[in-house]
Amino acid sequence: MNARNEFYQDILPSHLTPLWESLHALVPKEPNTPCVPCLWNYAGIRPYLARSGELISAEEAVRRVLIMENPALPGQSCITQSLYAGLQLILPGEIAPSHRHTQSALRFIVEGSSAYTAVDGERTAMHPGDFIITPSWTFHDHGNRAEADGGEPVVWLDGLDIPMLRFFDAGFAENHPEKEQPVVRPEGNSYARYGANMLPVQYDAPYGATSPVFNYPYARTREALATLAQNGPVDPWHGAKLRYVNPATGSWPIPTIAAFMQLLPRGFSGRPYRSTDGTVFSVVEGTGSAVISRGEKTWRYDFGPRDHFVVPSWHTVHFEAASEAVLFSFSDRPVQQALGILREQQLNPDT
Ligand code: 1HN
Repeated sequence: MNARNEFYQDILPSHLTPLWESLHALVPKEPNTPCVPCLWNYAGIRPYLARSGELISAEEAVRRVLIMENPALPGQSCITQSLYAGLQLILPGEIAPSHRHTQSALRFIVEGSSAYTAVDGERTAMHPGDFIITPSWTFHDHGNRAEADGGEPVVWLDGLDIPMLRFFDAGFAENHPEKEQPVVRPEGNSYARYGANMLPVQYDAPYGATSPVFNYPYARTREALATLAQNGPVDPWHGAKLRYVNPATGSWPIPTIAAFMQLLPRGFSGRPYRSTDGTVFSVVEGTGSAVISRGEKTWRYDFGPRDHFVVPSWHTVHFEAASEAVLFSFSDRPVQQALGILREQQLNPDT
C-alpha cells in the first residue's frame, strides 16, 4: 500500500476522507447526472396496471401505484434525482383513503372519467388531460364513482417532490380519522373563486405558495394551445408551449414543481435544447418522436397517447410530430430558478 492509501485508511476511523480524490466528481464541469432517459410505452405496461388491480384493492394498498423508476436509480423510487412519478389505478367503486403529507403532488389524468379527488374538503371530477394539484399538508382522498361492476378504471400520473423532501428530511404524514374526509364545499367552488382569472378581494393564500386552483381542466388548456397554433408561428424549439401558473402570484403552480403543456403542430420538427431541470413527459394526443442525446449516446422514442418518458438534466432533446401532438410535462424548475442555478440552452438557433 502506498503512503497515500495508507493515510486514507488511517483517517477512515475518524470519519475523514480526502477531498482531492473526489474533487472533480463533486464539482463537475457540467451536470453529469446518473439518471438515464427512459420510455414507458403505455400498451406495454397497461396490462401490469390491470394485474395490480387484481392483486390488491386501492384501500389495502392505500395508493395502488406502479412507480416509474429511473433505470439507473433502482430501489430509490425516483424518476429523476429530485422527482417521483408513478401511475395510479383506481377501479370502479374503490376509495383511496384520506391522508396528508408535506410532499406536494400533481395528478395528470391519463385514462377514464369516473374518478374524483377530494382536497381540503372539496371534490373535483377528474377527466383525461386535467392537471390537478394536491398542496403540501392538505388532506386528500380519491374515489371512482362508477358502479363496482361496470364502469371504467381510471389511471393517472402522480408527480411528487418526494426525493426533495427526503433530501431535506422534512417529511411528515398522517391519516385522516375517516376513510373519506368530509366534503365541506360544493364541487366547483375553488374554480369559481380562483380559476376565472379573478381572485377574492380578500385573498388569503390558503395554500401558501401553492396555487389555490386545484383542477386545471384540459378543455381550457387544449383550446388555448389550439388557438396559439392556429395563430402561429410557434416556438421553433417547443411548439406552442404554456406553463401552468398560480394565478395569485404569477409563479409556478407548486413551489417545488413546474408543469407545462405543449402542442406540436403536424409535421413539426423542433430544434434541440437542453436544460438542467430533468423533465417527465406524458403524451396526451398524437404521435411523434423525442430524440434525446448526451455525448455519443442517442435515444429515439417514438411516442403515442398515454406514453411517458423522462429527459434527464442536461440531455439534449428535440421533438418531431408525425401528427399534431400534445405533451404534458413537469420538472423541478421552480427550485432551480429560486436558487439561481437553472440553466437552459437552445441549440442551432439559426437553422
Ligand atoms: C400519495 O399520497 C399519492 O395521494 C400518490 O394519490 C402517490 C407516493 C408516495 C407517497 C404518497 C396519492 C404517493 C403518495
